[in-house]
Amino acid sequence: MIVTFGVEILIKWNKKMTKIFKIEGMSCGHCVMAVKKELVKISLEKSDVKIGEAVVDFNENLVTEKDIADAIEKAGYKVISIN
Ligand SMILES: [Cu+2]
Repeated sequence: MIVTFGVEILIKWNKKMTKIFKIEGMSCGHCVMAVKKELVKISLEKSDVKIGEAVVDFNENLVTEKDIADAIEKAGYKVISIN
């Protein structure tokens, strides 16, 4: 019973997601840097930011899609879709 419980926690803990955030308003390398600067403040596994897009690996138990969208918007850009 304790073992089953432990495995369940492990499965929950490893809820890794990869999502693509499409971003409006980015136009150059400075925009990419501005988004990266906000994304490093939240606990992500990995992020790959390009003009108009951020591909983000994260653990759903630690960070939500909204946290990520909020960080991007805090940088001054608009999230137009999450896939
Ligand atoms: Cu720019």
